[in-house]
Amino acid sequence: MSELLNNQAKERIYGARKVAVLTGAGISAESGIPTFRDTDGLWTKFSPMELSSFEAFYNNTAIVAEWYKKRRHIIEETMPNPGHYALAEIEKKFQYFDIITQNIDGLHSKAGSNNIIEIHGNIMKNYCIDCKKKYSAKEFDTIYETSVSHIPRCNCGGLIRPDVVWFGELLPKQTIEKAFQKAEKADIFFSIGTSAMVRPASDLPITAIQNGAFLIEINMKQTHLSDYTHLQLNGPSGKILPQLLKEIEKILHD
Ligand code: BJW
Ligand code: ZN
Repeated sequence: MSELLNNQAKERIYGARKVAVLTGAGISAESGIPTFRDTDGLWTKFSPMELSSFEAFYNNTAIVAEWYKKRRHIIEETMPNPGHYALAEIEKKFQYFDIITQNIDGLHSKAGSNNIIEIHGNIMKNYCIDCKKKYSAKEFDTIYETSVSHIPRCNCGGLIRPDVVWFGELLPKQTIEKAFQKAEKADIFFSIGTSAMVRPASDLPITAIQNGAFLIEINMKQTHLSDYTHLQLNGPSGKILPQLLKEIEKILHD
């Protein structure tokens, strides 16, 4: 099997202390979770603007609530793939290693990664839009099932929504600030399985390069980011990342 890393990448990895990784739906594709914008992605069956905005939730609460309930049940049954597990191992090789994920599926945590910044929230969490009371996935399901209209409501009467970030909503301030700090300080920045189309997440790799990081992209296809990368690794992350782990181990032990 030919090597993934060229000499420049090897040198940068050898000297790196701080590594930051941005992940998107592509890293979970091999676990069986559909991506958003590929041809078999979620958005081909449902328009994102229809389902992934507060207006949609407010106007079509039962439909949006059911969509999230179904996705949550898929995610609950889903296991991390070799890509997630390899990242959890790569984390141990560097002094500082942070995963900034756009995914709401919690698979990095299931795979054993420790430093994870979930910038678009987590599908297992829910809260009341009025009194902000938190609801677990199980509590949400009970309320959803027992409501005749399938409109999940809190004791206070407010709607219960998933704790995720929809289009037009601001990302949690401290979370996104932390993500940008990691990007600014990174020696190496990986962009993995993301179309890099959704802001502000798509600004993170650019910020990293502007601050001197070596940018490595892992994707099945070309993205908006590809022209800016120092190294592009084309293929499924579930195959590339385990090989990358081996190459990193070799570089750091030689
Ligand atoms: C593989 C693979 C394998 C496949 N291995 N690779 C113009 C108009 C309207 C809005 C805007 C605009 N310009 C900017 C905006 C703002 C908007 C935005 O960026 N829109 C763009 C679409 C243009 N952003 C926002 O609204 C954000 N908030 C914000 O900006 O606040 C300020 C503001 C307020 C008011 C007005 C304007 C600004 C919030 C964004 C929230 C995004 N939320 C979602 C849903 C989360 C909850 C949920 O999951 O239900 O986040 S949308 C969706 O996209 C989800 C994802 O996290 C996100 C990114 O998608 P991702 O992960 O990149 O997936 P894909 O499918 O796009 O790509 C998969 C990739 O994997 C592909 O490249 C494949 O090739 C690859 N792949 N298999 C490796 N095995
Ligand atoms: Zn409430």
